[in-house]
Amino acid sequence: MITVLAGGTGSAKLVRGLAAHVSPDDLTVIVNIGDNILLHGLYICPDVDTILYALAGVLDKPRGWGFKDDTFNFLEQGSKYGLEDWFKLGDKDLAIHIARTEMMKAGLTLGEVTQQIAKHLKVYQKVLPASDEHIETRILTPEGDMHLQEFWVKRKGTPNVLGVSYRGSENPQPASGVVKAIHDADKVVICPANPVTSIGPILHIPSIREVLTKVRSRVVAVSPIVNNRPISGPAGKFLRGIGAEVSPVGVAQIYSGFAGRLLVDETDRAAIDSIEEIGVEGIAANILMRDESAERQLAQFIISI
Ligand code: FO1
Repeated sequence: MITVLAGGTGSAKLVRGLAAHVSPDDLTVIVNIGDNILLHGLYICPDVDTILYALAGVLDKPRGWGFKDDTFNFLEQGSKYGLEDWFKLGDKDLAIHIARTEMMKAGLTLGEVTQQIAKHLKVYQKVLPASDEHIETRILTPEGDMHLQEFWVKRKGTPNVLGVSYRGSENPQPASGVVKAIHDADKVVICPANPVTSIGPILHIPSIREVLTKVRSRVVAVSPIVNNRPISGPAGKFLRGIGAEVSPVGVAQIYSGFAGRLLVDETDRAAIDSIEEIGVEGIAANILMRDESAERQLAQFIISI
């Protein structure tokens, strides 16, 4: 039984790799919800959708988000009426946002809605949002604080990052099944995702932190930083913004209470001694997933640990 903590694009690769080796009944994916956003009256869950699309085989792989072979007629037409068009919602993608919003309006929780959508997409692995609550990742910049999507997509990640916060209730609760999935797993895998904005909102939930601490020896994290640079995306800026080191050692420091092991890239083998000084076992492997065969190889290696 494997439980995965996932963000979006980079995580989707490892989740796809794991799904190639593990029976759907034995794979649970707990997904970040900090990047969820309400746009055009629709509740959009980018990371949840990225994982669902990846498992369903319909993800636009070159982009790493959205539905493959999508069109953007709605957005093009909508912009003529003054609708904001900076967040590229494709026409096929739009259907999932409308369906989700309708189900939520009818009273279903985000977890229940995700289960329904997974069923329609013929995704048989368990995909759980980390929480049914809205926990919003806010980026503090010299211009004020803004939603993660506003920072990353609308402003193209250009403002300086002074800090990151998670806006929501004081004591956010995990979605149904999340704590049990972590507790009962033979192995918990933290994907090579942004520790601040992809895994951070999941770790922000107190009972998730608590159960991870308990099962720490079974938790393996994969570094999203190779050669002191993020594999992709703005992780470097966010790590610096919260005062962390942009290196596998910095990642080990963030995860040390939750993960017993950290996989680093072969090129970062020299960092292992410093990682182990923090009390985390460092393991070197080829962690860059350049194609599907590399995704499966890394997944197989993680399973074999
Ligand atoms: N990322 C972009 O860089 N530009 C976009 O216009 C964009 C649209 C989008 C629509 C649906 C979706 O599920 C994801 C989308 N993403 C887009 C990805 C997303 O902004 C982030 O990469 C994740 O939220 C962070 O994991």
